[in-house]
Amino acid sequence: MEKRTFLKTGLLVSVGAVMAPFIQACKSTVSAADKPAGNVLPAPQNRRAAAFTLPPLPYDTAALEPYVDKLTMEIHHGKHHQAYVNNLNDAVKGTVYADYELEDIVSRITAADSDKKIRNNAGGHWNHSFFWQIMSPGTSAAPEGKLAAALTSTYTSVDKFKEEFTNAAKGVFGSGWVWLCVAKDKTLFISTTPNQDNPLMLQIAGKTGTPVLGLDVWEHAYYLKHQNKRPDYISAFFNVVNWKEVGARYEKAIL
Ligand code: MN3
Repeated sequence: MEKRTFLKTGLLVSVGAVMAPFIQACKSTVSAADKPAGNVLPAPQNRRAAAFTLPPLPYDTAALEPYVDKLTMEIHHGKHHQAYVNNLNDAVKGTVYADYELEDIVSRITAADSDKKIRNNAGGHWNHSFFWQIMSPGTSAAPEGKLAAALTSTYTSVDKFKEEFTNAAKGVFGSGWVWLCVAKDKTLFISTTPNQDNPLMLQIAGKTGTPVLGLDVWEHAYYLKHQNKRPDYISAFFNVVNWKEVGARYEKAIL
């Protein structure tokens, strides 16, 4: 055996010996096969007393015209989001999640079939509540401060970030969301999730992090105005992004 190969092999063997118990321990907690249905994280301290309710829109339903039309907004908020709220209240009854706060459900929900209705509707409620907040009429036209600096250093420019976000949004097959998130190491990343999943779903999302910007690319979000033209909807969205809010969420996430 060549000396270098021997050293490398020797090193790998010793690393392997040291890491084995650790790897074994990790395996025993994350193995998909024996992942329990129900919450994997410890039960939360805070308990919810009241039923989930639809949060009011922070602006009038016509406020985002012409980029988001009034009728879409009325249906999207008043019907779709309301349905997620109603179905979530119904779905958590009699389950371990019955008195969990929304964020606690989202972080603990699993991919088990028995969690599916809660997963879809808790995700739907969280995602839409977030979505209304990160849009606003007549706000700052561009990101500023720390967020602008981070977008520039990560994507070379804000325009380049928009391009990557747009491409990710176009690439979602069927219904889902595209996100700009802050990872645990405080770096920015763009990701997509199917259906009503989101990057806060620790047991489910491919990449987890704190969303600071998100776009609903379900057809119900744009079909009335843009029909099948998702790219038109995405570019209209950038006219109503509440960059102040996104920037504030970014600064909180990097603390
Ligand atoms: Mn929607």
